[in-house]
Amino acid sequence: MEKILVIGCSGQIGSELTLELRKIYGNSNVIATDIRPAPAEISESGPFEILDVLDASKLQLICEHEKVTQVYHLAAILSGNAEKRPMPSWDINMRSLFNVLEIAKEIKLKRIFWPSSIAVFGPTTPRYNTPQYTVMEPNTVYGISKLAGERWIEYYFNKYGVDTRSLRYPGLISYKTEAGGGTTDYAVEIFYEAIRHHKYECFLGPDSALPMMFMSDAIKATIDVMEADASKLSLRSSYNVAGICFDPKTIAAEIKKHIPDFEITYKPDFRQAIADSWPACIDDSVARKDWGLDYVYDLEKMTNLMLEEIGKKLKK
Ligand code: VAH
Repeated sequence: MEKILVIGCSGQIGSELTLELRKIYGNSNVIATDIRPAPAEISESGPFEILDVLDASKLQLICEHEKVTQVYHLAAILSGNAEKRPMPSWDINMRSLFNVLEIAKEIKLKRIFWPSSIAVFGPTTPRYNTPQYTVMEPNTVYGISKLAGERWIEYYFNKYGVDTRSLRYPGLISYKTEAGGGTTDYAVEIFYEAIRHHKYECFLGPDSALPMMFMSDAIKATIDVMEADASKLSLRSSYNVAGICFDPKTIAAEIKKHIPDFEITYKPDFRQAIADSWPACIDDSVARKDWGLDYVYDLEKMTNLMLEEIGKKLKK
C-alpha cells in the first residue's frame, strides 16, 4: 500500500498535485503538509498537517508514524523572492532537501520527487532548444540552489540507493492557485488583469521568451516520472521538460482574440535580468524517450481554458 507525503501542498504545484494523487491512491493515503494552512478542498478531502520542512524530527515522525512510502517535496523559495533574501532562501531550499534525503536514506523511503527548474541554466547556456546536458552557470540564488540540489539528489541515488526523481519545470500556469514569487508569474497575472481591468503592466519586456507549461501537463509529467519503471530512467539529476514557449507580446495577442480591447504595457523590473539568464525554449527529447513525456496544452488551448476558468472564479 502506497502512502504518500506531499510537502508544500498549499503552493502552486502542491495544491493541484495533492488532489490528483488522492484520485489515484485514495484520499486517506495522501498526507498533505505545508507550513501554512491548506485550501479547504485539500484540508477537507484527506489528512492535512502543518509542517515546517526544516523541522527534521517532525518530518521523520510523520514519515515513520504514517508509514510513508513516497515523498513529493515541493516547498521552496522561488526565483524572485530568493533574490530579495539570498541566505535565508538558500538555507530553506537546501536544508529542506537534505532533511528529506537523509530521512529517505535512514528509513528507506521508496521514492522521492524533488522539483528542479529551467533556472539551473544560466547566461552561458545555449538559449534555444537547450539540451539535457549543457553548460549550467546559473547566476540566481534559486538557480544555484536547484543546480546544487540536482547534484545532491543524484549523489544520494548513486551512494545510498535513494530512488530520487526530478523534473526541470518551466514556468507553470494554472487557474487554481496564483503563482507566488517567481519570474514567470506574469503568465498567470496577465489573465487575472485582462479579465478584471482589460489591461496589464508586464514586469518583463515584450520579447522575453520563456519555456512554459500548463499545470495539468506538469502534474501528469510529475506522476508519470514517479511511476516510471526505474530501468527506463537514464538520468537521476533532473529531466528537461518544455511544454510551450512564448513571450509576453505573444500571449497578449492570444488574449486579445478573446478580449479585443485588452492592452499590455511593459515595465521591466529586477526579474528581467533573471529571465534574460534563462533559456527561451528547451529540448525535452530525453524525457520523451525515457518515460513518454507528452503534453496536451498549447498556447491557444491554455488561453481558452485560463480565461474561462478565471472568469468563473472572479464572478463568485
Ligand atoms: C520561478 N516559477 O519563476 C518559477 C520557475 C522556471 C521558473 O522555476 O521562479
